[in-house]
Formats: sequence, structure tokens, C-alpha cells
Amino acid sequence: MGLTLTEKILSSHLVDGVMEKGTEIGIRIDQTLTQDATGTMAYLEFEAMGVPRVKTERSVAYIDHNTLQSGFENADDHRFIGSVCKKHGIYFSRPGNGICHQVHLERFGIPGKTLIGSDSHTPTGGGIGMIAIGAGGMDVAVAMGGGAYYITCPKVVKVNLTGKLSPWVAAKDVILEVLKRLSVKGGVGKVIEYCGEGVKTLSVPERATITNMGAELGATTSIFPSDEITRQFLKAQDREDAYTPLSADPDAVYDEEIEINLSELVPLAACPHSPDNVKSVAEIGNMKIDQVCIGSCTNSSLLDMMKVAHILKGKTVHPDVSLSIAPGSKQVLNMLAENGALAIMIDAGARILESACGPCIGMGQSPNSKGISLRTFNRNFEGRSGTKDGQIYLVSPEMAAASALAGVLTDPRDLGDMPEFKLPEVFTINDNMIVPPVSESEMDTVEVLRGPNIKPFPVAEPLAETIEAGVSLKVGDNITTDHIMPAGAKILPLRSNIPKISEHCFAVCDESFPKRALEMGKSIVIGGSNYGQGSSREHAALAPLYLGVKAVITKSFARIHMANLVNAGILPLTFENEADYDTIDAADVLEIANVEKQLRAGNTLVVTNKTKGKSFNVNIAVSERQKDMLYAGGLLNYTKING
Ligand code: MIC
Ligand code: SF4
Repeated sequence: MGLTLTEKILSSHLVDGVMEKGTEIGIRIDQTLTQDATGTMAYLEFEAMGVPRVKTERSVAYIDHNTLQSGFENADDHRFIGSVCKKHGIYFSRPGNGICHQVHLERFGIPGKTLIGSDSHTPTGGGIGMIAIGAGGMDVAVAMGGGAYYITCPKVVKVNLTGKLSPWVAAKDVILEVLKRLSVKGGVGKVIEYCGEGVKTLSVPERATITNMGAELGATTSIFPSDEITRQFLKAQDREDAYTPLSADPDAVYDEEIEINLSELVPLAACPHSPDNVKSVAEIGNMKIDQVCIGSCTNSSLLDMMKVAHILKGKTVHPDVSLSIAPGSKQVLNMLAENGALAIMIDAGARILESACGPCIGMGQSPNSKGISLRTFNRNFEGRSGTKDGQIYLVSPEMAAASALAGVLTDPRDLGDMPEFKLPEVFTINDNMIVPPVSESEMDTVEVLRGPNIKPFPVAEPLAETIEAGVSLKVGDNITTDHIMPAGAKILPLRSNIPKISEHCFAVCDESFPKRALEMGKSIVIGGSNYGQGSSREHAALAPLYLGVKAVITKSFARIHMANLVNAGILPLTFENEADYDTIDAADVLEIANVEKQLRAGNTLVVTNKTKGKSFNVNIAVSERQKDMLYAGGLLNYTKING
């Protein structure tokens, strides 16, 4: 029986467990990446592990999220990360060099290698045939120290692509179509593998758009084969030696199959407030818009920008629309400057932003009240833009640019003939903003620079014999990490200060939560299904830990957040009978007696609702290794005990 590409790469990296779907496996990690908003914590954790030099083949730290320096905090954190990198063997991509996923694809990614990153969009690397997975900072720290990364051995879904995209229909429309069909929880426990004749019609940046936004499916990752197109891309990046051809065996067996005929796709948009709320332009109508933002790790490649420049050429942005553009990397921005496309954009009235995440993470460009904003990004969760009642639609760069000129949502196919957009044969390469580490013999000469905003992170206590605690918060379905630990320009600078950032925990749902939780001392949070979807930020577990949350009981969890809870020593529990969710009210007191004894006996625990005088069962979907972590009080304590 033949193997899928996913199985080939995973099995060649297997260091623990067996390749049996649904069971836990440990894989060797070749590369890691961090960004600054999760990186400070990840490097503090790495330091706490006491490993002098990273043991990966390549580890890179990027500064791309917290680049709006409205106080000393972010600049201090950048310096801290830069100095840790220099000392411990990590490459440091300086602010201005670009968004982590875009730069990693350009300069570091290698087909067939494993990559984990402390950012949920790390699967962008799947665009060149990597197994690239988003993880919590602590998992990345462990991988940098040479430890395995653990995942549930995934099911593999084949997306068979046929045909060819019609003019002005984009890679973004492919992933929006997949999201429409599978939903934001449809990918949980799965890797999405793209195959078929249609693959050959997609360039590397287009493939990367698709794997990037596979994160929104809740998938472990997404991957494309590594083929002639991959070789050409790597060659143009002067990295042809990184190329290996890779694909699934012709007789590979998949767990599920989906067919997408690229020729039949039409321009799509994800409507507020979920990436799977997908409709066609025809269905939405010619809605008036206020803002357009082009960029983010999903759609900021040179190819995307060249299409935008072509559409904007000689025109002016509609008077009622603000258009901002953030090219994904210094390489992209440089090439736009060299080939004149930047001048075209400026001429049309675009507000050019630095190469960074920017508006995608609420760092500036928040829309006006109730403003309708078209964005080429990957997430449109409520409040994420920084404007609570902002209405965010996720679209392709083609649709974004056409609409910015028209002032209303516009089908890009109305633009008429589309020229052929080709990737350059040679990209402009200048890695002068990537600082290599010093050699091991010199590492003692490097001083790690810590600003006053960096506070020690909370470490959980070993598991209590009995947890008796009140319910501090009850929330509904599809709670994102942007609800649990909001980002944005005001809160992001606190990423290295858990006590301070905790004051904003769950602010989107209930501003009184942090105070109440602290007063309660210990508490339990109740959630609905797909709890914790979205980002990899471990702050969504560390802040609750700091506020005394001992367990979260939900209908179901998103993958990375659940792992982060375990890493933080918080019990992630799911209702055996979902109807029990309705019987619990905020402030009810729940008791889980003899927790360790119950966990040692199996994966079902009894919870007593002391207020209602009722008991119900909850399940815990963790491995024996994760149970040991929970007994110890989280991954750091566990690593200290187990070396
Ligand atoms: C995001 O897109 O939500 C982020 C910001 O990139 C996060 C990481 C973070 O919260 O720092 C992610 O996707 O993991
Ligand atoms: Fe940055 Fe947005 Fe990509 Fe997250 S999704 S890495 S915030 S560009």
C-alpha cells in the first residue's frame, strides 16, 4: 500500500510512537520559527530549560507582529529576542525584514523537512512540501532544545485539484471554497494534502496562500507536493540545492477525498465574523465599503502585489475608501520599488505600510465604527481589527484592489482581460537584515538584554488532589484565542508581562472576568464547541493560569489551544454528554475529587456540581505523556523532572 506525502515525511521523522491514526506520535523537528508576540515567552522558556545552543538544523526568530513601538515595551522585547538569538544559535530576522511565514518560505524553508513555529500560520511552509505546524511557544522551546514535538497521528485528506483557475479567480478562492465545505472545525486531527493535475497550475506563492489559511480549518497542517514549480521557486531564491522532488505514492490511501475543479471556482469572500462564512460576490451584492487592507502572511507575495499594482495602475482609490498595503517582506518591497510597482501603488493613493503583520493583528488601521473592511487576511474574528463593530470580509488581493477603486464590493472578473503574471526568474536577494548567531565558543561574550516589561512567567503547581472551584465564566461556541487573550496595539506590548496582560483576559466576552477570577482564587471556565480556535498564543493559557483557572470544560477544543492548556497544567475537559453544558451556570461550584486517581484509571472523570447537587462525566483526550505533564504541573515542570 502506497503512502501519502504526509505519512512519508512524518514516518521519516518519527521518534516516538507508531504511525497509527489517532494515537500520539513524537516527531523530530528540523526547523523552528518564532515571532515576537509569542517569541519573548518562548525564549524565556528556552532559557529556563538551560540548554546552551539550539539543537535544530535551523531556528529563526522574526520580528513582525509588535512593530508599532508606542512605548518602550516592544523595542525592549526586540532587543531581548535579538540578544538571546545571538547567544543561543538562532538566526534573527530584524524588524522590517518581513512577516515570518513569507520570509521563511523565501529564505529558509526546505521541502521534506519538519518545521514548528509559535504561530498558527506556520503551515505556509506546506506550500513547498514541508510538514510545517503551528505550536505553542513552550513546544517550540522544547523542540529548540532537541526534544520531540508531539501530535495526534493525523488522518490525511486528499484535495484533488483539477482544471485551472479562471482569470481573476485566485488561490484565496480555493481555500475559501475548502473552508466553505469543511468549516472552521472540519480540519481538526487532519492534514490536508493537495494533489491532482491542478497542482501544476499553481505557483509556490499561490500554494502557500492555500496552506497558510488551512490553519482556519483547524487542520494540523496542509501540504503540496514538491515539484518542478517548487524547484524553479527555490532556484529563483538562489536555493536550488534545497530542492528535493516529493509526492505521494500513486496508490496512496487517503482517509477522505474532496474534488475541486479549479475552472469552476468563482471569486468568494468570507463574511463577518468567521473565515468559513463564505459567499460569492453575487450573493453578497455590490456592498459599499469603507476600507481595504492588502497584505498579511496569506496574501503579500510579490505575485499578489504585482496583480494589485496592475489593477491600480493609472487609477485613484475611491474617495470613500482607505486603502493600505503591506508587502510581506523586505524582498517583496524591494522588488516592488525596483520594478516601479510601488510608485504605481503610491500614485493610486495607497497607504504603504511596513512589511509586517500590521492591521491583521490590529496593529493600526482599525476601521471606522461599523466600518466595512475588505482584507486579504485570514481571520475576521469579532473585534480583532481593533474596532468592535467593524465588519471584516476576507477576500483575494484581486477583489480587494478592484473594490478599492470602485468603492463597492466588486467581482474582479469585471476587470476584463487578465495578463499573465509570472514569478521572476531571479528574486532580489539581500539577507542583510538576518543576523546570524555567534559561534558556540563566543556565546559567553553575549549579554542577554532584558527590559523592565519582561516579567517571569507563571509556572503551574503539581495537580491538586481535589479541585473544588467556582465557575468564573461560561461562554458559547467557537470562542477564539482572540476572545480569550485579545491582541491589538494596546495589549500586544504586554506579551512578556503575564500579570499585566491577564487584566485583559476574556475582555471581549466579559471585562469583569480577570478581577472576578483573581478574587475567586481558583476557578473553572465553561465553553462550547471548538473552544480556543485561531492563534497559537500560549498567553491564552498562561493568563488563565495566572488568574487561577484550574480546568476548562467544553464541548470540544481546537488543537493548539488544547495542547497549550496541558502545557500550562490546566485540565482540558469535554462534556461526555453535551446537554450537561446547559445545566451549569456561572458561579456554580464544581468539584473533581481525586483527580490524579481518576486520570490514572482512565480518560473519564466525574465532576460534581455542588450548587445543583448533580454529577456528570467529562472526558480528557490526552496521552499518558500529557497526563504526566498534568500531574507535574505543566510542560516546564515535566521537562525538569524528565530531563
Ligand atoms: C494571529 O494571527 O492570531 C497571530 C497573532 O499571528 C497568532 C500568534 C500570536 O497570537 O502571537 C497566531 O496565529 O498564532
Ligand atoms: Fe501576522 Fe496576521 Fe499572519 Fe498572524 S495571520 S502571522 S498576525 S500576518
